[in-house]
Amino acid sequence: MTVSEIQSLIDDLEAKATSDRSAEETPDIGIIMGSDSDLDTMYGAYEALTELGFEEETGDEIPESRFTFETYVVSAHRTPELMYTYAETASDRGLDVIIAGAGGKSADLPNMTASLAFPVPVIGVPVQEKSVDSVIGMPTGAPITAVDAGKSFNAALSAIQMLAREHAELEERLLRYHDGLQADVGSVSRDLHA
Ligand code: RP5
Repeated sequence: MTVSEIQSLIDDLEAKATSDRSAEETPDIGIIMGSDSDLDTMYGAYEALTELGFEEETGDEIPESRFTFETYVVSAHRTPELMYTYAETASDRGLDVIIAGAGGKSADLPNMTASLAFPVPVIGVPVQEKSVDSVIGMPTGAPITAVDAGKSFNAALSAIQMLAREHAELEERLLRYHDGLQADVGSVSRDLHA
């Protein structure tokens, strides 16, 4: 990304923070990751959200779904100003929860975002095993929620669980998803014992 492209993203985030869009018009969940190279791992979050009826807001057209998410590549080390603005404006932009993935031994994006976006909850996804300590190692009073290395699908389900406390429709979708899992396990058991 060029400096002017980064500045334009920052300007856009700041404009969204002061716009008067209603809660129905703003993304509910933000997915961020430290690098393009995290995309494969973070794709699980995209899969879970779309499976549960969420639509990605890309800015190209108005989403049909009431529940939406946004995706950004934001690096704590390469684009710190963008990370700062993304996290600082999260609440004003209507985000209810952020899923943040980063890899390497200095996986600082999730924990820095958790501090800057507080009290918007952040679910950290360590992209590799070696990133776990960096993601979860927060001091007392500066919370982060996290999943195991690579488990971005579960991070998205947890994010939906948080939203479901306020939206009965999402609770029903989660229960249907859970029933589907039980049916799958049940059919494997039947095959094994047939
Ligand atoms: C982290 O560094 C990113 O989250 C990524 O997992 C890792 C390596 O980044 P690249 O060098 O592949 O861009 O900040």
